[in-house]
Amino acid sequence: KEFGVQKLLVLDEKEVDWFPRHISELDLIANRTLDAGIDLEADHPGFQDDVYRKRREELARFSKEHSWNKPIAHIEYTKDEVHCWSMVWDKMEQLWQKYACHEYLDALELMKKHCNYNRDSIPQQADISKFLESRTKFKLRPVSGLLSSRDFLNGLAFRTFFCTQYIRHSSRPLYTPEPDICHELLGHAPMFANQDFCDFSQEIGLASLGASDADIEKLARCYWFSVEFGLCKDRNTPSELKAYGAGLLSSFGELEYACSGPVVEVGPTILEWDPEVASKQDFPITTYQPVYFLAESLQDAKMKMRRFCEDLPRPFFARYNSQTQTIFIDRPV
Ligand code: TIH
Ligand code: FE2
Repeated sequence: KEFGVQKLLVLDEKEVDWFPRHISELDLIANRTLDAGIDLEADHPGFQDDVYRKRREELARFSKEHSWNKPIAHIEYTKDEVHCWSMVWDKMEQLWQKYACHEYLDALELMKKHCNYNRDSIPQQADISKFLESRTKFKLRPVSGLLSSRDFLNGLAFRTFFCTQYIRHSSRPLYTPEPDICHELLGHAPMFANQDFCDFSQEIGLASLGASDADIEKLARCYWFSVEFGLCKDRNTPSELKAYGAGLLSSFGELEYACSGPVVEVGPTILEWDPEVASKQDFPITTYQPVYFLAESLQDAKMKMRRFCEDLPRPFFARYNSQTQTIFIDRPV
């Protein structure tokens, strides 16, 4: 039987979608990547570049060879790829001090020391994953492309972040509609050095296990407006907008746009972080966001998310045992 179609009987005769119970089962979902989709393809700057497409295929094969109990393979990036990385780094560096939340900036300093973060070489996923694991037990896992929301969010339950290994096309370094290593390593990875943020992410992941399709959609929207595009305040400068969302922290164009806030008749709408509202908010994937959500702090974001997840109607609660890397079922109702 095909995974994801198969139904699993869990407690109280409630039927729910199959979900992974042990970290090894992430192997079963890691290679179920989706086509880029018409939106993405039409918008993709590398679509007509043969060399770029060949390299993407090669890196996709590397990612597909990964499995849960193997070390993450070292990738030798080409000169052109490193050049693209340097361009992104140089631009972002001008903005992070001004617009990134302090949790991000603290982690970035540590990663310069411990994970070889710098403008002149692309850090290795293996090193970053080890570093994160030692701090927060969160880890990265290679993936060759986009996963469904359900599969992607399920990974977060295991404190695992599915992470692409290719780089954006160098003709458009300041914004890309799809995830790439600039987005994963410069946007997401530093945030996973923060305990509150990891717990926040895992909260969404646990709620996604065996959830209905409708609830997956709600959770995916919450994820989008926080982990990807979240804004927060900083105690010391409460009137300024700071970014903790990776889609902002890796995009020169959108970071400036979002953190400048609403400007007379142009610019984005900024709403107070409320998962209930975010879970109903549609969003575009190939343009800057028209709407962002602003949290008081990362802790505030986490507490509100937790409450939202607890209120979703569910036949059970899933918990994770980091030692055995196993999901267990708690409090059936
Ligand atoms: N737009 C981001 C960037 O240019 O770095 C990448 C992504 C954010 C969210 C999904 S893909
Ligand atoms: Fe992302």
